Amino acid sequence: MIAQQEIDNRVDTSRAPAEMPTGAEMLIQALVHEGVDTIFGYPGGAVLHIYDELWRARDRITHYLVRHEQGAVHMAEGYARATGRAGVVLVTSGPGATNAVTGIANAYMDSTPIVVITGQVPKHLIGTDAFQEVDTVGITRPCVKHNYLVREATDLPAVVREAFHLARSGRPGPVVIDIPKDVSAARSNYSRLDHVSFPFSTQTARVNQNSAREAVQQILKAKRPVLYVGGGIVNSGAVDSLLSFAELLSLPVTPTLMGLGGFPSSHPLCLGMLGMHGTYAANMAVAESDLLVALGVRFDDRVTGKLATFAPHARVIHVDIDPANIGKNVTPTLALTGDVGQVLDQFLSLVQEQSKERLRSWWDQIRGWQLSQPLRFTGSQNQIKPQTVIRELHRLTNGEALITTDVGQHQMWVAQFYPFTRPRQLITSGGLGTMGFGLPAAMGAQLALPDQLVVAVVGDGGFQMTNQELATAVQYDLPVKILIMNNGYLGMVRQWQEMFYDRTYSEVDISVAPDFVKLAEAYGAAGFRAARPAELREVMEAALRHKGVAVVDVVVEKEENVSPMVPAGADARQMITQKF
Ligand SMILES: Cc1ncc(C[n+]2csc(CCOP(=O)(O)OP(=O)(O)O)c2C)c(N)n1
Repeated sequence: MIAQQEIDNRVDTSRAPAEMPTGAEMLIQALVHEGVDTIFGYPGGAVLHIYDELWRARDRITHYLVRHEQGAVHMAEGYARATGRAGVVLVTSGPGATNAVTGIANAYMDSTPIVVITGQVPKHLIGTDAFQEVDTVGITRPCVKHNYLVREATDLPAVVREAFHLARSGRPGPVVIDIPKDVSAARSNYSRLDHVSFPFSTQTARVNQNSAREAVQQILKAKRPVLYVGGGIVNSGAVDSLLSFAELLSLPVTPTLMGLGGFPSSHPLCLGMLGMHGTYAANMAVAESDLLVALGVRFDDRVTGKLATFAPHARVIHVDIDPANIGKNVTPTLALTGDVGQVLDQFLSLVQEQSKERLRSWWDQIRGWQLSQPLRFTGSQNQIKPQTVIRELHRLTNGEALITTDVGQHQMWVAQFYPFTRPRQLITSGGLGTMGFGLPAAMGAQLALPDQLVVAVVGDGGFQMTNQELATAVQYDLPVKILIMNNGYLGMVRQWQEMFYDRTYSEVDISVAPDFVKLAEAYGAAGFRAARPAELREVMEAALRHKGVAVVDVVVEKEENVSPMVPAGADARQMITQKF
């Protein structure tokens, strides 16, 4: 934090006490200073001073009134992930803050830069179980990069400055600023925002050139190398460097769910996603590799399965900006802590183009795996297959839509059957796996990119967790398209029960549901339904053409499974593939 002496130096003594700004005013000024023009939020007693000030600043900051605080955070995440800018949330104390926690944890797991401002009860009531008091700093501590309980209004400008820096820098993530009501009300003679100095370095240190050289030598020596690439590629803007590096050395690339779009899915070097529902070729290539180059990843258990048998023959080079990620799950042979884009550029400066022949036998093996077990599914005349829906979506949108998802089977079908070609094109809840993420995330993305076609692909279960945000979408004219993959089940849980619990379908039947077409209409959106294969294309076309918010209820085959699948905690070679 900024030293007290420095703060004192910036005190503006020229004003009479009644003209001095309140904490709320200073907060808003500080946000404007950070370039904030969009806030997602929900008011309440503890943030009334802030809302009052926000009203006066409405020509500079637009506030989007959500219907549930979780929605506000997911919208801010969608906004942040679509653009790379920090999303901003404002909620009240107590239940406002606790409702926001799921979103905060989601942003933490998926390294998304957001700043969440929470109201708090007045300082003298803290610790008394006052009305709407919760220990927000305590509750959010494990799932934020940093949090603050602001005690003096004069601290606000510096806190805001630091919070945005922390949210955006290094491995991005959520930062919470908890502001007691008396702090936002307090007048103070400190407002010299332009004088808040910035003691933090915005530079990331380059990795040691010898380590970079050593990494490149290992990559050139390897007979069966694989690039395993994650969300860090997207966050660091390393897409072009990755493409150049992979092409220069003809290296196979497998992205994680969070890395999809970080390398073009249709590129011949791309093996498709790895992990539990990844492609056979990607998982086999990792299992047989002699060198795994892990770029901006965290060796999530949904990727590794059984750690002891994950890439058992491989040396591992791990590049990540977050030192806490390195060695957490897999001990690398060589660790490079740094921005993955910068590191790839260092690598590029150290290598010449290599002949493709060098890896000929490795590529022959990979092509064999691709041919023997491509992603596929059985078609149907009578029922809509969920995979067909995603293929159709890809066709109708020329592969250019920005897609958000909830969590479950539909999420995996999107990952498998919509080939993403650019970064930030898929916004999904990867780490926390939060049902209900898709719709609000789509709205945040739509707001950030008004000309972009944004489609939320959601499950009938997940949609019902945040569907009240349809009201927000209609209110602010955010013309997102919502594609409900309606199988009448909590599909992914049903699949596990079918495969691993003798088909005991315990509490997964959600066929008692609202009529989604009527629900859409009740909110003032357009509702569409496709229940038979013959009507799918036309209905989807009409919905995608619709100018406003559109909900499409696609009634899909109820008991379709996501395939292939590596059972949780298993060796990738125990992958269950469908027989055709
Ligand atoms: C908030 C939350 N609760 C529970 C789960 C556990 N869970 C994971 S997938 C899933 C089923 C999702 O069903 P649905 O939204 O209909 O999507 P589908 O799998 O059918 O595509 C559940 C309950 C979760 N991920 N998030």
